Amino acid sequence: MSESKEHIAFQEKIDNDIKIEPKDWMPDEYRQMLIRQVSQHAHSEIVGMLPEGNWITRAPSLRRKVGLLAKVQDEAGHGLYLYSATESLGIDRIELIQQLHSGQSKYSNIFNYPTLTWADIGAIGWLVDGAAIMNQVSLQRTSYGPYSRAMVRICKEESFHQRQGYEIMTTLSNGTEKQKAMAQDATNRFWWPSLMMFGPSDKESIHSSKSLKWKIKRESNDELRQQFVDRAVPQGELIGMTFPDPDLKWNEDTGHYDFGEIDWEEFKNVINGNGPCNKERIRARIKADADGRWVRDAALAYAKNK
Ligand code: BYC
Repeated sequence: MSESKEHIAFQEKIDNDIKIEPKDWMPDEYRQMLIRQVSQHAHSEIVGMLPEGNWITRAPSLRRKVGLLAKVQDEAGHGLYLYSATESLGIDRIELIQQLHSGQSKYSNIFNYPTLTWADIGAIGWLVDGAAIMNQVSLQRTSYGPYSRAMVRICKEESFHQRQGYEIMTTLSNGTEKQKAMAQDATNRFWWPSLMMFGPSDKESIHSSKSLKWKIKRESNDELRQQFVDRAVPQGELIGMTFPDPDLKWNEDTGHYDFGEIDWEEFKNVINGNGPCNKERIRARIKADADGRWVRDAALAYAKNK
């Protein structure tokens, strides 16, 4: 079947790096692909507030508390920009949130792990935000205008998040033996799940070929994962951290680090709702939504009276 004129003009715009804007013609599959990815991204920001929120009242100093509070607030803001970007594709936020609550829509695997110690806040900033930035810098060049513009602002804030985490890890690694061991334990637990954040390997990734053709994604899952490993390993070595991977080593020939096989069974379990904290996270979101209903009702009633 030959492609319609609209399809051809659409692909030409994409090939020439012209952004697609909300009122432009777009194939329904492109729209659906974006709704899926951008809403999952929004959910990840909102659910991502939970593991860190757990430590706000227990931060070890006022400075650390202020930093963490600001970071968690930023994540709420990122969620809001991204829900707005998704709404510009013609779907209502209430429906998106229902999809999260019912399990129909995914969110990042990483937020289904517990935050057991203060060092986890350091490891999340350093590794989880580090991985998120690697992916999001690339998404600044995504073909959909509202998503791309949201990414520009989000990346500025994420780089502060990464630095606050790395600073926590640096402090702990220069501290007592116990503090150093706590930082190492957090690194050990967050390393592999952070590598999983980039998604399945390229040969298993079901959406990549269309997504790359339409420039929704600009680099593949494996390319971004490799860039992250190459960046994170020297950072870890600088502060005396080791990584829980006996196969991790510098490869002179490729100019990259080689690393071991990811446990894809664990990844599949976690993204399909069976990770250590999935049920707890969704329960917390449903409760927050129910507790805030009266505020939304009041705001709507006020707007109607006006
Ligand atoms: N977790 O064909 P694939 C943050 C799913 S939060 C869960 O490769 P795609 C932060 C995928 O959805 C940053 N599920 O998909 C916040 C698909 O399932 P469905 C969050 C995953 O879309 C607070 C299936 O596996 N960042 O920064 O081409 C505190 C097949 O995958 C994951 C984003 O959301 C995963 N990791 O590529 C701290 C970035 N990976 O939908 C930090 C935006 C894959 O068919 N998203 N799946 O049921 C993306 O760039 C892409 O969607 C992905 C996956 C690279 C994640």
